[in-house]
Amino acid sequence: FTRTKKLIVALAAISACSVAGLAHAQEVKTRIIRFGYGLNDDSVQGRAARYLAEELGKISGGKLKMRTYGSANLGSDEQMQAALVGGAQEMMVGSTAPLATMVKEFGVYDLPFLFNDDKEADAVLDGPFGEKLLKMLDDKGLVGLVYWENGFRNVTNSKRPIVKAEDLDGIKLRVMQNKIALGVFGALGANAVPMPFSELFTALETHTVDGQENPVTTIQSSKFYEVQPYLSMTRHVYTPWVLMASKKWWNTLSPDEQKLIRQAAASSRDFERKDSRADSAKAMGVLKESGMKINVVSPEEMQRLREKSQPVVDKYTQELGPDLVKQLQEEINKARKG
Ligand code: TK8
Repeated sequence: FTRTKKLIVALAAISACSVAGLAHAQEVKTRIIRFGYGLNDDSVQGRAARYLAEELGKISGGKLKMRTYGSANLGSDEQMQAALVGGAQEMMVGSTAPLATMVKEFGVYDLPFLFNDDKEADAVLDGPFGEKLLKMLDDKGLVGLVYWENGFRNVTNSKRPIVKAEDLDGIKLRVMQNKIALGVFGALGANAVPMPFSELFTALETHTVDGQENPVTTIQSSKFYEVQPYLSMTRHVYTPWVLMASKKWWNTLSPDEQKLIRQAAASSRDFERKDSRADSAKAMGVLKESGMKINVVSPEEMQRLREKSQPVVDKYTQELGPDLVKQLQEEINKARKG
């Protein structure tokens, strides 16, 4: 065997592989993918869901057909999670908060006052920390693909503007369904009530609860301004959404199909974040016009809210694992400096 012969054999092997690779690239079947989300069609989620469906159709030559279902028509986040695990639904986007009942680590995203801005959030979520959490879903029957932005949450209610920390006292406030969210608002003085998002508008309208907290994009698209006179810019926590697939279903896909879905998911993330940020400014305009009374909480009172929540943060840091929270803090600090 001369050197040249060896080279020829090697080249032949490589080209044989790439021919096989090409044949393999055809392994995309016609499939219907049901994709559910909680907000309505005319929301950041709705627009990004349509974008995702279109993108996936485009790059799969029309074979991967995604049908999108908004307004929790396939169920609340909690119900859809269960449907994905059982294999009854293929894909969804939903909050991290209800995931914490399956993978407790997802509760870190409900710890208040972590991120200062969306740049820090992007860096941490798309970096090793965010990835590590998505991987933890694997054992639970879910495939975590990417994070979309939900955003910084602000308090609305029908009683009074939150100007001082004490103004939250006794306000019956709907919170997302996990014990950290519940604990934080309890510590802040509110009468915290966990409830799925899909029941929230009616609960606000009928005064079953006095208030809730969500990003301004959602307060606008879900028309909470129709039933909530006060909006206080607390920005107390940044929460993401996770784009997920059913693991049961995912395992039936060819590697090519999985790759196309991952690719479309990544594009949808970029689209959604850009749209969310542009929409925040627009939403503020709509909320002002609607007559909502909007106040910014002073830095001094924000500091007091922070102090009031600290004991609960400490408690849950122990439960979540001090190392995990430390790693998150380090990633945030890195992003802050960078
Ligand atoms: C929509 C929810 C929503 C979340 C909440 O299904 O529950 O308040 O902010 O976006 O995931």
